[in-house]
Amino acid sequence: MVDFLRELGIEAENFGASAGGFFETHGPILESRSPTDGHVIAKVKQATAEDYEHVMKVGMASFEKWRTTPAPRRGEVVRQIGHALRAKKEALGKLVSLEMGKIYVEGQGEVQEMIDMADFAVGQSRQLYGLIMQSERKFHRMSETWHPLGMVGVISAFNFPVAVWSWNTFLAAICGDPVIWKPSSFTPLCAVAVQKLVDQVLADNGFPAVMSLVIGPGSSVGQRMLDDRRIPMISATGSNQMGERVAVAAAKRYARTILELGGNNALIVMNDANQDMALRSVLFGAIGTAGQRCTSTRRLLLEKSIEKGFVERLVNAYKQIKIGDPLDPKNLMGPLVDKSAVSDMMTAIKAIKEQGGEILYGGKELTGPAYPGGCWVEPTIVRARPDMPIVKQETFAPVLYVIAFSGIEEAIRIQNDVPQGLSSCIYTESMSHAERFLSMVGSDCGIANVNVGTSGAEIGGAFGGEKETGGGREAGSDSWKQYMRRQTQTINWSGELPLAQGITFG
Ligand code: UN1
Repeated sequence: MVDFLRELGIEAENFGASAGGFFETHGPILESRSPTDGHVIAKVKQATAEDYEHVMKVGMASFEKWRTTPAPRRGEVVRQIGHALRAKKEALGKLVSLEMGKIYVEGQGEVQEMIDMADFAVGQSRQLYGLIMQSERKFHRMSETWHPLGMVGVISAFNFPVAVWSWNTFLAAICGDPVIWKPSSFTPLCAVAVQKLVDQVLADNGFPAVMSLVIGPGSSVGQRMLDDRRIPMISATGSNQMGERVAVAAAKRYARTILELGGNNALIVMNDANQDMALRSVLFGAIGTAGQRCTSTRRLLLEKSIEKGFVERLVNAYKQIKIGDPLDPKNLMGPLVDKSAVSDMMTAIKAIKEQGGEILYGGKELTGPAYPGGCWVEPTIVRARPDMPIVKQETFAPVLYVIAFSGIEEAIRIQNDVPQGLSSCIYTESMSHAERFLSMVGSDCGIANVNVGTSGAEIGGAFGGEKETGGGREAGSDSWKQYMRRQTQTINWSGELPLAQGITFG
């Protein structure tokens, strides 16, 4: 076992659930394999239905004390979790790289994102502000107060195995809610490592089980969570197929959801753009995390007059990209998460060719002794038409569609003409192009940037998107409100009983 795993308390075999500490689980063994070469990093004994029930019972019990704890004190606990993460940033970031394949700097960045989120939540814990309204009745006071909501279920995806958990969990925690976390089955060890740090801080502060963990298959443990009436809110990140399941199950029992699903993000380059900057953004957006971010740049829209030159430079830049072990600092791209991600990409490549797309670079699986384990692909550039059906789908892989346009209006029309609505950006030096892009007739996405790429959002803004992306918002701005219940309160100190709308009754 490598040093950083030992430092994080990962054992050869780990239990897959914690509620106030890890306990013996009874489900099937899950092997966590590194996509780098397919070796088993460690095993996790998953949770059964009974184990899930135990986590929920202990977690629900923690709600009583947690919700009456002053919010700034709850923030103090999150502050300490932030410190625990700082102390283990290096090791935890390496585990992220090892278990899901993103390169070293991105693994470190992911842990930094958690630390930033902890800091944000600490400040927010003193700012759960309500409102005072003007009552139409004399000597009445109306106000709006925010109360803890209850148990929050967090279902996280493999591509951000820890950061997205923190977006939800740190806000839910300062809002007074306990959290139950079901991580992706691709990244159970990241979850075990984070949960161990969290358990220690919670125990030190006398709040065990405010944040708990349950690792198990979506079909059993996950479905239980979705159907569980004790969970008034589910925040889920992943595919549209998964999102639909969450939405339907939650709607049946009137639970809230935050859905962060597929993206199909475009980067527009106008002919007046700073092309050097645009090029660097395309590279990070399309190749970062091997194209497995929901914010990955999937479509590159180029103004016709600059298309040829820009594509040439892009292909040259792709040729320089070193692919290999994500923990080796010379590499800029690691493997895909597993073999099925590779076959999904190859299916997409086939469809691209059938639909008339032209492969400008890449398009193949990488095999041979330098690429063990079966999870390696070439980053790919495709000349495409915007109406090709495959272009409207999210392929979770480093496939970039280059599409030419003439004029800002056509660019915006193409950008919006997909079912997804997460992230978008424009590279331009023209104020009116930028303003149009950001206006009500501009991008229809949850995130719209000018001279900033589609991926790599800061935590301070609300993160999420429209249309099939699911409409959820997480992390910054006023996302915290979703983890609380709003109560409108009216107090009458007039000694009389006037009715609203001027009604006299009886
Ligand atoms: C995701 O891919 O699910 O904006 C989240 C970004 C990251 C988060 C991505 N901060 O690319």
